[in-house]
Amino acid sequence: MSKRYTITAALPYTNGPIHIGHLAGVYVPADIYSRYLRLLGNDVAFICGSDEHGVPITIKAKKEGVSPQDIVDKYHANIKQSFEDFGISFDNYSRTTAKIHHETASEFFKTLYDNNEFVEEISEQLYDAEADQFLADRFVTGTCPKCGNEEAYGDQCENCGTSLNATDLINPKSAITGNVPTLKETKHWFLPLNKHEQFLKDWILKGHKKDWKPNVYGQVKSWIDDGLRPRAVTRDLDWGIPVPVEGGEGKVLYVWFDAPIGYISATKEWAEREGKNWEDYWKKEDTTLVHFIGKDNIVFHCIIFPSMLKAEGSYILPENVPANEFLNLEGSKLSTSKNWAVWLPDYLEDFPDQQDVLRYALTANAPETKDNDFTWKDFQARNNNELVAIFGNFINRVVVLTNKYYNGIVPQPSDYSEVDKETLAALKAYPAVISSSIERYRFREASQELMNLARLGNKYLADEEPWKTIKTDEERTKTVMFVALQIASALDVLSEPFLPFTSVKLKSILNKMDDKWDDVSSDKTLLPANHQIGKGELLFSKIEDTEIEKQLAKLEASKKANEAANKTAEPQKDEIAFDDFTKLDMRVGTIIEAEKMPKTKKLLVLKVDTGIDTRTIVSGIAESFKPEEIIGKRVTVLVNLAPRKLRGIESQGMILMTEDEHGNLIFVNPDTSTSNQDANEVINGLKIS
Ligand code: B3M
Ligand code: ZN
Repeated sequence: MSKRYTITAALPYTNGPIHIGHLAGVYVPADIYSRYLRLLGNDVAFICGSDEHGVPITIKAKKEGVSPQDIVDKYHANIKQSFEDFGISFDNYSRTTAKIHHETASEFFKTLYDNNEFVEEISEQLYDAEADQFLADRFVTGTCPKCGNEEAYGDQCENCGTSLNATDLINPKSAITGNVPTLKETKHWFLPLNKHEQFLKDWILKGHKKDWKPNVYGQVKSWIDDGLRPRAVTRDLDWGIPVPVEGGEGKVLYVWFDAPIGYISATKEWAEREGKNWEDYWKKEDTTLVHFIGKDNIVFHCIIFPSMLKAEGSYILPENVPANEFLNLEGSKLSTSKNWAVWLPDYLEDFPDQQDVLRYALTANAPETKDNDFTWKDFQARNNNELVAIFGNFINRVVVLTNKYYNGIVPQPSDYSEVDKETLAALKAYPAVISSSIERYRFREASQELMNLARLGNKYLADEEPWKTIKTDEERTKTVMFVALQIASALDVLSEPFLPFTSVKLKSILNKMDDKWDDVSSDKTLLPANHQIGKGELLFSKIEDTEIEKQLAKLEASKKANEAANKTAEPQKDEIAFDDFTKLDMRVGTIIEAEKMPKTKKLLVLKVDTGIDTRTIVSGIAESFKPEEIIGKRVTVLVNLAPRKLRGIESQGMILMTEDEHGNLIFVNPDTSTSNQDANEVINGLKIS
């Protein structure tokens, strides 16, 4: 029976492009789920949009020296396009700067205000006098009172997930100037979460929410157990939705108040376009509402937004909030600011037409129950060993053999053997198996079951060997090929939520129309005898080592750039007098011999031609240079340093060295294009030699 679903995916902040962390955490699972529900014939509104208010946008705009509107316009377009290119099947992708959203959020606030659901309070808030700015949310960082994380934000600690008021932070620091904030009085409207505690307890703890994922249920339970406090839902900022009530001048709605309402306004926008009634999707009890989010958004979707919906009174509440954990990249935390990410627009450019490979790699390794790591090697292996070697290989064999033996016409089967019957029965069991995983939000498991169906096909062909029986038993071969073709056709249906581009290609190869999910388990023959299929086409192609190395090199480059940016140079030494400098006698010399000092790690014994003589210099550079590398090298030598003995050898001067921007030891290198004489003049500049 067809049911109505409202599926939401967290609204991405428009302060940068989408990366694999967003995809694995939210958008790929939400898309699989929505596509799956549609294939079952349900009425689905899959809703998302850009989150364009809030401090992250303002900070980004400040950094780039442009207006917040410029930032959101740029990234909204970028994000929308890349979702589309990647095949995320939103029914609507809206934005929170849209008029319909401003109206919807204002109205929502007004309703709660009129119903006395807010507490209005003048209180002391953190203030940065230099920036003339109240410090809330990401404008302030400090130590989390709960877990001790020193980089907690004014509204939330991303380490332990706790939702905070800015004044809770220990040792708060302005993110704008670095100053220690002062306190200043200001009026705000608070949502008294404490008032909704009983409702939340009944709904989540006593209700049927035990089937929520343990990470979600556990976090929510511990917050409720700790006791809830009022939360300010307005801010002293100038970017956002103006507070629509008296006394609200110069203030805006807190971004986490307006953003979830964005799901509602995006649904309205869609319904208007499609001639539907948006209220069916938000107010009818028989609608199932599911929020796909990352784990840092749990408190907002499980406590704050439901309290808002409850306070408003006419809305349904989410049936489930399947939050994922985080995805790391090559062992390190993904980071937009450190450019430690695989950006979706870059991926689409580097791997054109290979959306499904990334979808599959992210699903097969999804951070569902714990944080997980994306590695390019794993990505390559998922493609080469599974998509190419199992799925692609099976389809290719079936299509090539059908074309070769029967000119692409599905043969008529005769009697089924036991193996055939078992195989067809196993095939018909797959929709239920995969459904069960998807409906429990276990997308990794589901993707592996899909691959198992392709494995079943491969094994069947390998065991029945139609390429051998074709010479001895034509009837048997027809039956085997018929069965194999049914598996191929089941794959085109069941792969659709996971590999939508592949599914379309496969349907075109098999020259068939869309089947529904349940057709696979029904008595319907998916590919009847005499049906004409098309020519083969490779579904996947091998990803070579060089492509992976290229991606790893990109990451290595961002790592290097970060190290360079973070490297704090040693402070300059004390000032010296000009006379002190003129005492140094520096010459350009050439290393003519070099060998390691026996029994030491660091020392090299060098013979250096200084132009005035040849002398022995002991230099502590053996860990950075091999003796044979530096023979013949022109170097700068301090020749009037008092000699001293090192391990029994007298060192008669010093080779000048410094560090480059990566911290590597390098020679202070005389310009080799000039003659010795000129070089002396350049280095000694003031003719101190
Ligand atoms: N913009 C937060 C985030 O990207 C956020 C989600 C809003 S969902 C209503 O982490
Ligand atoms: Zn914390």
